[in-house]
Amino acid sequence: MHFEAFSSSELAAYLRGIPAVSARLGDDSELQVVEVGDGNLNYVYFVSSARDPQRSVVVKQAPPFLRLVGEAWPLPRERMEREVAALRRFGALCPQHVPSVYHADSEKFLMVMQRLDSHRVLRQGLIDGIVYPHLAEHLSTFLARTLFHGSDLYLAPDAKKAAVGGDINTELCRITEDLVFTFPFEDAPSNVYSPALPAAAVERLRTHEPLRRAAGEMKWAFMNHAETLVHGDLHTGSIMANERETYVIDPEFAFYGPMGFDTGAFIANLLLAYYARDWHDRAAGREPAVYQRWLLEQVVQVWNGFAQKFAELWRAHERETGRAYIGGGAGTRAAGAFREDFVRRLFADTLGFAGCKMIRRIVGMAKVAEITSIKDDAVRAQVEVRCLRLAEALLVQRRELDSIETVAALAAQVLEQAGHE
Ligand code: SR1
Ligand code: MG
Repeated sequence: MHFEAFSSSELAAYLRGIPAVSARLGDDSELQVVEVGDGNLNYVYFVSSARDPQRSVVVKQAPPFLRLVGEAWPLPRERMEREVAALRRFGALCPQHVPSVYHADSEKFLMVMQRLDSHRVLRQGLIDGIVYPHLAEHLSTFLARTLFHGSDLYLAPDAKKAAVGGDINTELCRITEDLVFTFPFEDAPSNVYSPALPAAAVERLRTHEPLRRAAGEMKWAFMNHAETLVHGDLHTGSIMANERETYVIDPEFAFYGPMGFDTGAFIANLLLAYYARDWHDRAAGREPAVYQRWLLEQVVQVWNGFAQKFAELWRAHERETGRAYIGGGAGTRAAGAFREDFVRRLFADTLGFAGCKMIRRIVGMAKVAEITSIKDDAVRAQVEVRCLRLAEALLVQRRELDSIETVAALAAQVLEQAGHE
């Protein structure tokens, strides 16, 4: 599996040989190449014209292993093809929120894509306390459009089945099955615990039966509910934003899975940012409450926006075709009631997946910067305990929690309780 990453001159020469890319970078200047990949899987380069740095692209290449671990964790390079296909599919459905792919090479397992040079990775923006006025609006649109149009609610049954068969992502799904749904709940060697995290909190993940059962149900749903083409890794590191625009990147984990896995991932990461906020603001001499309120508003708005847009896409489709998914004409009471039940179940799934995604970031191997950057071990452990508490409640009570407003109130309550211990 020998692999050597491109040198700058090799990559520049390669890109010069691709007319569509070369034209974009300008033919008349040297190219500057910087490797910027800080993700877990791939090599990522910014390439720009030395004369006109505005002329710039991103190159992403998949090595035959997991970059975070190295050659000891081999991974098929074909994952890049899956990512390209998902970017193209999502881009066709939602061009305003997905970067363009300019070139894909299925022998070198790389792609060249749009450089988002005035946007930042959302996770870092949230750490820095930036308010994104359109975030919930944009993400709810992306989620509604992608999740609806990949499903049987929209696709013809044969097209959907063909799509499911063509998008099996065995190895990357396996990573999620292990790291999100299995290892956090056992004494796995890859788990990483922060120094002051109470042993009782870890023990509870392994022994508290209602939590174990709920997490098991979510694992089953992840592995068996091929509802739609999901992004599969929609945390705040997979989103780039500025105050006007929002882009979703990095869908290499895309597969036909449960809709709630994407909605849950995004909400989980907002909640991790919410609990980590205390430390980041206090360390900077600011009062955390204002930004924390904004984060909870995003949780509420993204779910409510998504639910409303998803239902509207569905109603409009049934109106246009004159047929309801459940059979019969569009607009019947039964069709409406089925839709309401569907969205209610999707909400419960969202909460369950959000719980699993929060837990894996506390005890699993792949962590999140808003928590690992907390320098004080005791404060970090307190933040982590709050995350675990809310995660457990989301999992165990996912079918009883009746609205996203209730979830936001519960999140605030957990913050308060732990603060007064
Ligand atoms: C071992 S790879 C760790 C994580 O990075 C990706 O972003 C996925 O979330 C994966 O689980
Ligand atoms: Mg990624």
